[in-house]
Amino acid sequence: MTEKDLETVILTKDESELNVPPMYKILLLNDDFTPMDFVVEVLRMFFSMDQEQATQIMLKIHTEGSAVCGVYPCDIASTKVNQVIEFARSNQHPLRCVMEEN
Ligand code: TYC
Repeated sequence: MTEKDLETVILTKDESELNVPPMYKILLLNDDFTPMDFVVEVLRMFFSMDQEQATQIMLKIHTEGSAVCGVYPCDIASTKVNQVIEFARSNQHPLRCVMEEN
């Protein structure tokens, strides 16, 4: 590889990293109190799932402890987490929602 080729490889890598924002997973966590129907409603409202998909993900959280509900750029993930937590709190449910870098 010539010095010119090496320069091209390095510049391309820098550019690709600049154009791709870091993505964050949103997870819902299981608890013993939040009703299953409420979790299904959250998954439909905030993560645009249909009834069947939302029920599957809710049952995965219930049996495995948590599940990924979606993957978003940082500001969108952060807004969604706050909206879910506030919606649960306003309905007196202890549902927990967190984000993790992908
Ligand atoms: N474990 C809850 C129950 O038995 C249901 C539940 C599912 C709660 C998912 C939280 O993120 C959750 N009522």
